Amino acid sequence: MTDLLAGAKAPPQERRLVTEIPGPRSRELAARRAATVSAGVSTTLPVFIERAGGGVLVDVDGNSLIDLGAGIAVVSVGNAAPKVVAAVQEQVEAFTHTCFMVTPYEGYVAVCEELARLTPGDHEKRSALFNSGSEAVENAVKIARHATGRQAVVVFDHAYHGRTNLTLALTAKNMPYKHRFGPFAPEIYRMPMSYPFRDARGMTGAEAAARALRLIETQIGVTNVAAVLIEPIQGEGGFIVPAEGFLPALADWCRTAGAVFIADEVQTGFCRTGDWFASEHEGVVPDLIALAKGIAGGLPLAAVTGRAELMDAVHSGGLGGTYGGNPVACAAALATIETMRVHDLAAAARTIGDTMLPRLRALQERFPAIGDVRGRGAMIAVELVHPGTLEPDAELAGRVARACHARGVVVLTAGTYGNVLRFLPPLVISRDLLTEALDVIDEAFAAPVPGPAEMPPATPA
Ligand code: PLZ
Repeated sequence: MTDLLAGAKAPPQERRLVTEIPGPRSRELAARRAATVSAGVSTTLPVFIERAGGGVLVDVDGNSLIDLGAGIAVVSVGNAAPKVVAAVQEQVEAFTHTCFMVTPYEGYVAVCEELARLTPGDHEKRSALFNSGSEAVENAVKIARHATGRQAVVVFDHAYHGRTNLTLALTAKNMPYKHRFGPFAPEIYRMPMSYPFRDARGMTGAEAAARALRLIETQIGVTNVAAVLIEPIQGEGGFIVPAEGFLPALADWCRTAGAVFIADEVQTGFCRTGDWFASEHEGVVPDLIALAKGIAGGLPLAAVTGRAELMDAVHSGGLGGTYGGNPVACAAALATIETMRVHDLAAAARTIGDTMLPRLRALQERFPAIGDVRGRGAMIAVELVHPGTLEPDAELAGRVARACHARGVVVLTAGTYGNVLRFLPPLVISRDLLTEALDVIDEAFAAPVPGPAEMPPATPA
């Protein structure tokens, strides 16, 4: 797959370490960085990248690392994907910006047409484009409130929806996201999530939904709920796949309650989970869907797509932003979507899952600290616990991640408890590279690397 998609200019698709990690040039840059970049911005692995393509990242010291992060689920089509590069080059030479709200251009419209075609449901749809996932989620909430005339927004334990003030209110985890950044926006209500690994054994999706809905009805009141907002598979929260039936039950409830069902598919969207959108897996049709990350092959673009009557309820001028739907980002999105369609990257994601899950389950047999192996498509994780318990082991997650990094495989951690190792390879990664990465993960479990106290795993988790 990669040879076809990475293009002639892509770096060799190999893991190659020529210095320690990080190498001397990365260390120099890290020192410059420390003197000028805010300490509030963290880094998972301080190797500075010079080139990237297909399934590898090449650093300034010439190390070639296997990428199992894809820039947090963004470069699904591969880094510097040839079609994306060509489309961006062509657009950037034509014009870089006009502001769609001042003088429009075709690319924006074409992206919205694609979103109407691709997103679940055959109802009449409209879209609005933004720059980041946070902005998309925030605007989805604005639209839902405006359209319903209601205020309450339901979110879930372990949710991650962004870092702006409203989306921080929607996000569950205090450290590092919310700590000392309050006060947060009101009228946000957090409900228990369906979390099969941690719920009572055998709890069904319908039961987990009933648990949440009972609380919604008693603590908020049906007629006050503007929206129920949920990630179909929770991302930063630890790749939590709700029990079957949970999402459809919430969506059904919204329909009868007159509330808007919003799917935050910022991380799960665009083929990541083996379908164009994760909602499709159980036939859920969201009223609004928030999109970003994988949509534009690495350029900043985000969208809210949804029912025309909701999207058009907002008064003219009520939605917008200087850069939303920037022409270069739109060109990248069109090329990204085309690449996904032509090369069936949803199928590629399923193949990645089919390769990873059995290997990780076999690993679980040997390492009882692996309490759970889960995920779908190319969104796969292992949750680490003290063997035989549900007690999270974040320290081990950090050690295994560090061992992977030292061996040239970029992995991320996640989870409310920081004890989840997650894998988000570019969907174009070759089978050989993926297999090699799995070998490295295996070695890392056998020889995890303790971290110096001053360098805790800094993955946003
Ligand atoms: N909704 C489901 O996963 C972004 C966060 C990285 P932005 N996830 C990566 C970090 O620590 O900041 C995300 C997401 C879901 C919304 C967002 C927010 O998207 O593009 O980062 O604003």
